[in-house]
Amino acid sequence: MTNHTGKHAIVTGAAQGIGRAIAQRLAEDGANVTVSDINGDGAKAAAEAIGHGAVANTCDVSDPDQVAALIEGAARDGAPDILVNNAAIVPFVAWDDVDLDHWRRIIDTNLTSVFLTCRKATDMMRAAGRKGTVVNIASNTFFAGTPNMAAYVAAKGGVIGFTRALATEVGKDGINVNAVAPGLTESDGVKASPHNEAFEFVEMLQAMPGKGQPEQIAAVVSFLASGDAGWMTGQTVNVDAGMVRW
Ligand code: NAD
Ligand code: 4PL
Repeated sequence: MTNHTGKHAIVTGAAQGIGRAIAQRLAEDGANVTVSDINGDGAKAAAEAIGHGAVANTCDVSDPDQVAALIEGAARDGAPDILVNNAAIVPFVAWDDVDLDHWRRIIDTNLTSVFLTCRKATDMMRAAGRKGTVVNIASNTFFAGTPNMAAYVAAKGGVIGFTRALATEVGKDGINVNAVAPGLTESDGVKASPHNEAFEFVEMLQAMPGKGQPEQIAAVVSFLASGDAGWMTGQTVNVDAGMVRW
């Protein structure tokens, strides 16, 4: 068990799927969690189900004003301690259908959003003298070049690059910045999409059998957000049953 007692945590995209499991795990580990999502009703339902004092928030992470309001509102005593950038669109789009509108939508929601939340949160952490932690949710598609997700793969590569750069920029302030790269995981979004048909193929590539579960991702996020990972920064940890080994 990892102890986050007294810490203020923000999880974006936490109404369902991996984000919801991360919010649940951080709350069980003692954090005061803000369960944020563009789907405000879903965030409310998730926060109520999670309990442990979790509160709901409505925020589109691609909107700078909404992001500023999220981070300021959740920083109940000056700055958040833990920021988990999980919100993303997980598309399944054939390469021939990847146009500029799709590309911009995915880069805005999956990459620029991470800049926006980190800009605001690390500014507030530094102003408050807080040694916070940031965990970005990337994807092992960056390593595999997974089909039908070209813009998504590019955005996740950007998240991994930004994780390295931001770790350098704020390391002197005692702020850790790391990323988790899940493999195919049985989230609500995946279950309702064509990705659900890929489990058999992905299992053949994994070192260990089984379908990845949101709780298995959440456990590693909670570790990276804790003091036990205090000597790690700028890293990306694959959580994918060994599908990708590097
Ligand atoms: P999901 O679709 O089940 O949930 C995503 C959540 O993000 C939803 O609640 C949605 O409303 C929210 N969201 C979407 N756009 C938003 C926006 N603009 N602002 C705020 N919230 C927004 O997805 P998931 O499978 O749980 O994925 C969660 C994270 O894990 C994503 O970063 C995804 O890229 C990553 N990931 C997922 C898998 C997988 O196989 N499920 C694998 C690797 C990485
Ligand atoms: C291996 O991040 O990592 C499908 C869909 N397959 O979103 C992902 C794999 C998907 C993945 C992902």
